Amino acid sequence: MSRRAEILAMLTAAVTITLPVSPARAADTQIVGVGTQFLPQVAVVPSGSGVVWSNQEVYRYPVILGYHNIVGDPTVGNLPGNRPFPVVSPMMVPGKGWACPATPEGPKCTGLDGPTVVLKPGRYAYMCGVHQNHMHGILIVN
Ligand SMILES: [Cu+2]
Repeated sequence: MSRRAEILAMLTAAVTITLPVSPARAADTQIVGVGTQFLPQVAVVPSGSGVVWSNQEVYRYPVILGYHNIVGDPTVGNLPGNRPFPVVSPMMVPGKGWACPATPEGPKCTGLDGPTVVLKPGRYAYMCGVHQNHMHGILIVN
């Protein structure tokens, strides 16, 4: 094998190793509840991926004060261009979370009382049902 052929073979091998076999979908969007806030407050879910909320309050945060859930925000949700988040999540105690897994049609959210809703593209306003005065977020599903 000529030196040129050896170099080509090495380059081909390197390319074969580094290229993904198929396009990976975007990672699920992560939102944390910490310090009695949702962070980020505005989160974007890329097309074809899911969303995960996790309660990262310290374990000994006062009971109830450290509990969070996701409910629709009827005030911001009814402003033009928005809609209220359509599902009520289970209560998340510190260290726990709630996910709307990816489906080809959008994130699939199963609510506390059973209904399953697939989030179509749009802007969803939500809040914590325990901390409605100050714990709000926007989820943009692309
Ligand atoms: Cu809360």
